[in-house]
Amino acid sequence: MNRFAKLPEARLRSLARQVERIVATTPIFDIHTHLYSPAFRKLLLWGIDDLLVYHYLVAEAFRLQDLPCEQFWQMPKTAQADWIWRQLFLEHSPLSEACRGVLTTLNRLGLDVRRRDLPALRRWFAGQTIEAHVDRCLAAAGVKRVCMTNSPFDDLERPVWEADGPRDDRFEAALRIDPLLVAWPEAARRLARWGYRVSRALSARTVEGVRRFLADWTRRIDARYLMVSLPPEFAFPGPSVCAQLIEKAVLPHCREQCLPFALMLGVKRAVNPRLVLAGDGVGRSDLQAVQNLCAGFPQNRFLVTVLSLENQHELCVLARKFRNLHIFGCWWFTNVPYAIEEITRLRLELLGLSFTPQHSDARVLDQLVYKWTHFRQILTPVLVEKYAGLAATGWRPEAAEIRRDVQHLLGGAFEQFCEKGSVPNIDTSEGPMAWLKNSGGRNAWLQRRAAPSFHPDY
Ligand code: FIX
Ligand code: ZN
Repeated sequence: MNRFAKLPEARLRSLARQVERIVATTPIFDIHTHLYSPAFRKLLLWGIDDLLVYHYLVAEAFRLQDLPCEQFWQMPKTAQADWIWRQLFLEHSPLSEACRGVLTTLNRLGLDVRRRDLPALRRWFAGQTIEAHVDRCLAAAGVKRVCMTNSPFDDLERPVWEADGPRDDRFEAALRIDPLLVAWPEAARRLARWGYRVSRALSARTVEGVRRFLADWTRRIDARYLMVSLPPEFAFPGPSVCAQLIEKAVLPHCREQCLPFALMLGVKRAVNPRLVLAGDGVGRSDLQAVQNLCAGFPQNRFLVTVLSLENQHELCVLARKFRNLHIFGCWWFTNVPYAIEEITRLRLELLGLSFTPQHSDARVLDQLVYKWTHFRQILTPVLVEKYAGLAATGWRPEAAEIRRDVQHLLGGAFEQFCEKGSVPNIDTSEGPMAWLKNSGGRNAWLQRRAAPSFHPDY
């Protein structure tokens, strides 16, 4: 375990116990999920069938059988779950991370997985109320609060916000704006229908309309941050509608409201559309875009995660350069023990504690249990090794210091980063884009890349 430090065995064992206890008992703020509070009713997924039809498992099950995709999607949810259970749990051992996750969850909820009895599992879930189950899952996962993913463009979700029902403090809001940035013509039509003065061309009036839309929804849902997921080709600055809207509407809005903007980079949507939600893929992003955002907009704060393993090191190095960049999570295809351990080590070794190592991305309430149980199992030995390395130098890590550090990693660093005014302006005399404008000589890329329609003076 202790690869770099030679500590007496007994000392190492006691340090390991201490770290394990602290990691196991520190409450987590899960900064990105797809969960909802019970007030959103059917939007909050939970229970054994939703666990089994999780799109991670759908993708794995389709590899094993030649059932036509279309036929699968026409089946009712229980039949889909039956089929996946048979393919992935009965006819093969459930070794993948997502399969093991179902079993960890059931086990931690006190259910017997040895019997492989799906009807019995269903009966147990049918006997639970959603309110009690939220309490149970949060407690079993050691999670105190989660961020939801909230889209005004979702026809099921929007009316719930418009009805302005009671809020559950354990579920914070994050304003998701993918349709605005990646499907502008359709988004423009919808904004216009909702009464915002926008048209397809990005005129000053349209930008103003988009900003009003962002302001209204930020206020309505009390958003903690704005967020988008973008494909590997995302470039900034640039002539694309996406880059233009980010520059002219999203970033000014975030500055005005003192909110971070979260970018999730590297997703290739619908690589295989027949798999629906399970059909998305990954590509390596050009992180020059992140550098340009962080350098060009020192008064904005950016939360960034990248889907490609190949981007992780470069992102860490960027975070060393820009304090308005907070990196987070082992997202989706990197949320497997092999990658989490490597990425977490890399981040700790390059950044110390100033990052958020994980978010769950849970889509089903019960998944909180396995995603965080598994993550804690990885974080513990990594931290033990790091503290053992300190102890070997004669530095004695105190329990209170370890607790402070773990709290920081499990949500505290994110909260600090989000605090208004937490990122001092690099130079307040320079407005947004000043760096980009002034660096033309040294940064020939700007001339090379920016299309003629790019107006840094906007
Ligand atoms: O874009 C996202 O927020 C992704 O996390 C999801 O779209 C994805 O489907 C997912 O569930 C990954 O874990
Ligand atoms: Zn997500």
